[in-house]
This record gives sequence, C-alpha cells and structure tokens, in this order.
Amino acid sequence: MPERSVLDIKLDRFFELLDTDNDGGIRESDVVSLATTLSTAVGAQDPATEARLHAALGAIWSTDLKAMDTDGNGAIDAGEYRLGVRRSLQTDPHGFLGRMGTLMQAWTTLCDTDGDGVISRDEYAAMYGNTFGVPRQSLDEAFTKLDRDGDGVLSREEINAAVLDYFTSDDPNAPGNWIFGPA
Ligand SMILES: [Ca+2]
Ligand SMILES: [Ca+2]
Ligand SMILES: [Ca+2]
Repeated sequence: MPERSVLDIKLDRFFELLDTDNDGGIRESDVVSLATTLSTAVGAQDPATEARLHAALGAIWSTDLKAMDTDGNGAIDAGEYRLGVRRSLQTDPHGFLGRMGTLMQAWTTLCDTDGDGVISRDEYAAMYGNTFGVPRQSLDEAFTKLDRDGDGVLSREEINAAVLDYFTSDDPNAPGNWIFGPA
C-alpha cells in the first residue's frame, strides 16, 4: 500500500468520524446518528442549534456522500470515499468546503455552552473528551495549535481557517489539522 499523505490521513480520519457504527461504510443512518451523538455528548439544550447540526450533516449526506456510493449498496466504503472526496475537492471546492464550514459552525455553536460566541479550551475539550474519549492533555495541545492568535479562545474565523487547512493542506504542521481533535 502506498504511503498516505498528510491530507490522506486527515480525510481517512474524517471517514472514521462519519462511520459512527465502525462497520467500514458510511450510511445515511451513520450521519443521522452522528448529529444525535454530538448533541447528547455536550448536553445540548437548544433545539434550534441541534436542528442546524442535523441539517448540516444532512446536506453533506445528500450532496456529497450519497453520490460517492458508486456500487449503489447504500454505504460509502473507504475506497469510494477516497475517490469521491478527492473529486469533490477538485470539482466543487467552494461548495464542499462551504458545507464543511457550515457543519463545523453548527457543531461548535452546539459546544459553545456558555453562549459567548467563541470556543474556550474547556468547551473544546468537552467536544472530543465527552464524544470520543480523547485524553485531556492531547486536547490541550491541539487547542493551542488551533488558537492561532493565542487569545485563549477559538473564534469563528479560526474555526473556518482550520476547516480550510484540514481539507486542503498537506502541511503536517498546519494548525487546522487539529480541528477534529488530536491526530
Ligand atoms: Ca458502496
Ligand atoms: Ca464559549
Ligand atoms: Ca483565538
């Protein structure tokens, strides 16, 4: 197997995030249950914000993922995903990155539990610690990278910049590589 690039590793990591039941294929049910899992993990209280996350994931399913199922078996396997996501990034980078940005804004708004419009270190830790059981120390290191201006919080702009890095950069030190938690 050829060595994976930095971008390949990140795209594969995103696949694992979407394949919530870990059976090696992304189905519509995975994407729907991810929204519920993420909301529950942070104890989301606001139905409108939760609905935005469901809608953002629904758009990614219907616009991006569904069409990647080239053998039509209802699931996007790792091979279909790798080809499909690369194709989307080439043919419709603006649309694809826009939908990923909308997803991250919806998710982070849900995680902004004190409602001050930015993501604190503790709120970021809760996003991944509660959901995926990532240890706090790795999350602290990741947060420090994502907080480009070092003001102790993640702004909307820092989150958008991170999404762009995550899906486009092959630089192993790009700050946005850590937006979905530690590598
Ligand atoms: Ca398939
Ligand atoms: Ca906050
Ligand atoms: Ca900041």
